[in-house]
Amino acid sequence: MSSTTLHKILFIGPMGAGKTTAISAISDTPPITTEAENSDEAQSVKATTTVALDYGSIELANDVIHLYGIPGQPRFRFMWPILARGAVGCIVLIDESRENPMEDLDVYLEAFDDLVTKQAFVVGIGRTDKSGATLDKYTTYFANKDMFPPIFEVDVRERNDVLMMLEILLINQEMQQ
Ligand SMILES: Nc1nc2c(ncn2[C@@H]2O[C@H](COP(=O)(O)OP(=O)(O)O)[C@@H](O)[C@H]2O)c(=O)[nH]1
Ligand SMILES: [Mg+2]
Repeated sequence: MSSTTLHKILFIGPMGAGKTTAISAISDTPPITTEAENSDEAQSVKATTTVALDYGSIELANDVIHLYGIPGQPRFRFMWPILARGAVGCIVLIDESRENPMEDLDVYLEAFDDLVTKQAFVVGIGRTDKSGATLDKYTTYFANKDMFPPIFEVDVRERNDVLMMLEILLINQEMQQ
């Protein structure tokens, strides 16, 4: 099988939002993860956390899509620009049950501003009741920044939810070229 195009997509967002889970949910190959014991329970009660990166890949329509996940904790910020290099788009994952998901968005949009302003991105809001009710405040948040990304309520454990975000991202990204 021939693969003509290479795409690198970055999963960004705070610790516990589901970057590692999302990549595992769709990767064709067993994902490479760098989980270590969580020493930062102030951020999340998870047992383990990504300390370097996640990597997986998926073939869609003869393109190999490379999936990278960042370590979400701000103390790993030095890794973020390294991982962003060469990315053509990103999936921003937010955990609606965290204390201040809008502040989380502020942090990651600012840190990845090159990616989110110049390239396509989509937003996945997790841990909602999927009633659609929570989306309005995010739509308003982005509209106030003059940004109009696709925003979805997702469960990162569901392969179809993650695939949908990726497919929409790739369609939008191709339309920009
Ligand atoms: N109960 C529940 N768990 C969820 C939901 N969404 C994500 N998770 C869990 O939240 C955790 C996210 O962890 P992880 O993928 O390591 O997050 P990362 O820090 O962004 O890489 C995983 O254990 C998921 O199974 C949800 O809607 N409900
Ligand atoms: Mg992780």
